[in-house]
Amino acid sequence: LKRVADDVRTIPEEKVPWFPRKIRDLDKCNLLITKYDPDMDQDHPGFSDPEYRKRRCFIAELAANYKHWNDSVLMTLLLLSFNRREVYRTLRTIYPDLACRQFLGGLQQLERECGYGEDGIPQLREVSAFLREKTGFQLRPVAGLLSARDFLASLAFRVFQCTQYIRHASAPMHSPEPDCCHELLGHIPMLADKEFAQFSQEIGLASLGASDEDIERLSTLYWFTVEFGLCKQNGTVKAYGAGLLSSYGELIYALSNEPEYKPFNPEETAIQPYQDQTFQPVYFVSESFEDAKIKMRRYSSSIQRPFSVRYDPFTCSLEVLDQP
Ligand code: NLE
Ligand code: FE2
Repeated sequence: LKRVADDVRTIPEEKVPWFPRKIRDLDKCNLLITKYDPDMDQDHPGFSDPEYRKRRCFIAELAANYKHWNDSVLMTLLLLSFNRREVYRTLRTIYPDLACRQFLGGLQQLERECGYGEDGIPQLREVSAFLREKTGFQLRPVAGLLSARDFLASLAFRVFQCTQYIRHASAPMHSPEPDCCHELLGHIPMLADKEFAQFSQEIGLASLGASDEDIERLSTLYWFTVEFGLCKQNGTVKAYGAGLLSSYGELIYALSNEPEYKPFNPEETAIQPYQDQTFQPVYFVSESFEDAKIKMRRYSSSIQRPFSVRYDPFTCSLEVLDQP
């Protein structure tokens, strides 16, 4: 492998899409998708609630002005009116039966160390510091739903783009868009697990400079694993996907015998159509995390790119290597 210069333009194929090289470059990974925007989508439960909309605008603006070296903005969650007790209590009672072992371990630590609980309001700065100690992941606030390319790119640096607003009080049990309940309950406990953190970063690394078609396939894989994945543990099926672990309604549904299960197999999973309005009709079950990681790695190495990347954890930057 031959080291190439720092600039992506020196890569032989001129067509490689821009991607971040240094963690600071994530300041430029901020393309938002305006689906489900409570200001624009009449079906959003907050559409006719001016107070809710005003609060979301305020929170979105803080995130939009965030810069990598400006940690102080990683803010206190402003959970004013809120049903968070209800969300926490209902989910907490079903986790022991339905959530995977890694999730339960992470959640217990967060309850001890980060104020997780019915009455607690976890602070993102503390949660970010917690994750850094566990797996080197850190949080960065994001104003809303990010484009798949920008979201996946941040995972390559072990940065998790985290929303800070909360779902509307009228719909506590399922939200089609991410919100802080989804991030804090669904994603954070899993990101505290070393093996899962590695799995997440590897999807991110595979996405850098990939074609639009490959990004679409990788984000579908992300969807059916990190968001809606199931895995076997001691002979039973458990949830590890964050979209399940933050939605009482869908978690119960996914582990009932209603939906279809398919074995996780990246080639097939990557092209499975999905929808993000309501529950998934099909879920993919991995034999174990280890198995999912190995299969995912094999898949990622089959993606064609005229270069390869290696993450340097000392400088939080990427080394881009020419193909032999
Ligand atoms: N449906 C999830 C929830 O209610 O928390 C959010 C999914 C975000 C992709
Ligand atoms: Fe998510």
